[in-house]
Amino acid sequence: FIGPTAETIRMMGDKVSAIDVMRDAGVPTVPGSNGPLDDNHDRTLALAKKIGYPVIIKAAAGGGGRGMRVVHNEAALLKAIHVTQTEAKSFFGDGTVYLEKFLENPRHVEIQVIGDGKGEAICLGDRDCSLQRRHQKVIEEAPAPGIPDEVRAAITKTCIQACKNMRYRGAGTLEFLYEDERFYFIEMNTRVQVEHPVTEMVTGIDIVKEQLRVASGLPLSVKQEDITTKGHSFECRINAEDPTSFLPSPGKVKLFHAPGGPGVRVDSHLYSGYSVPPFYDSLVAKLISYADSREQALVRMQIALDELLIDGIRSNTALHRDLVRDSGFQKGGVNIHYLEQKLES
Ligand code: MV4
Repeated sequence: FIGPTAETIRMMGDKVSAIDVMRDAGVPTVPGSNGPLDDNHDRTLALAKKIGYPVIIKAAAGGGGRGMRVVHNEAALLKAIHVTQTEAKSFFGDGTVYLEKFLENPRHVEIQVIGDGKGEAICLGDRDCSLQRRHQKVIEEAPAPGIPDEVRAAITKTCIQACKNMRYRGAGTLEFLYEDERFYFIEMNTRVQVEHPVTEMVTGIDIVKEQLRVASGLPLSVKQEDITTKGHSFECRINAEDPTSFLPSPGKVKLFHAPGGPGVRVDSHLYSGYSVPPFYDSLVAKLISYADSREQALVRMQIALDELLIDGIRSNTALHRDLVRDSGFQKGGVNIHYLEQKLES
């Protein structure tokens, strides 16, 4: 059986429980209510004052950026809580909400783990997924640029310990906000993710193979002390979408030509003559580059994007060609607002 055990599902059932588990294991979390908000308004107001505005109200059952509200001052707090609770009840059938300090300019950095369900767990390093639009990731990379060695070593150690404590089984990702050289846990994804290839490239470990091993009751094939990361990897998500409206653009692919060569990986089902059906997510190809340095991996991605041909449907290839030449992105370490700000200007 692929996926988390029943025990993990209970522990990670909603965001509040997941945060509880992580905080108890020593994983750094965002200052906040440390659990659901109750109807003691005086206590909530005092808590928000102590943390300092802005704060964010989040639905425990929320996801994909739905069920959140930023609050900038005391006058707006109680109303915002009420509205978020009501919305959460109708969207998710669960009105539980919690409060956190709102981090204004964080990066989205996540940590890949795999557990065997018996108390053994490994960490395969981090990815930066900050380049996103409306909670849809556009380019991811591994490792996350500019993280100090000692900060990375500390977060790696606590993530492994947390996964061992809960006897986590399968591939998982601990999602963090990263600001001012500090990690703040926000959510855990209990599955293999779209962006897992960049981690495979820099670790040389086949994540899906390990996932299948632990699902069959076999031990992990690698020990933590044998895991190192080498080089740098990027993933461009190629979507069948209109470049201006970002609306899905299904239809018949007249011509598809995939790039190749050293350090270029294409994960895609496309071929010339294929029809992209309108029923699914618009992701049609993952273009992955690898090289010894971040700069070289980015040059390989530039060339790969120039070689990529997709005719017949609209795609976001031109956006990617622009992004890999963007000076801010080239420098590394942009925050979660960077792409939306660039698209606005
Ligand atoms: C935050 C935050 C700032 N401060 N929490 C958005 C979706 C959900 N995964 C969590 N999200 C955020 N939580 C605190 N305390 C900013 C976001 C956020 C975000 C996070 C990751 C990637 C993209 C984002 C885009 C907008 C807001």
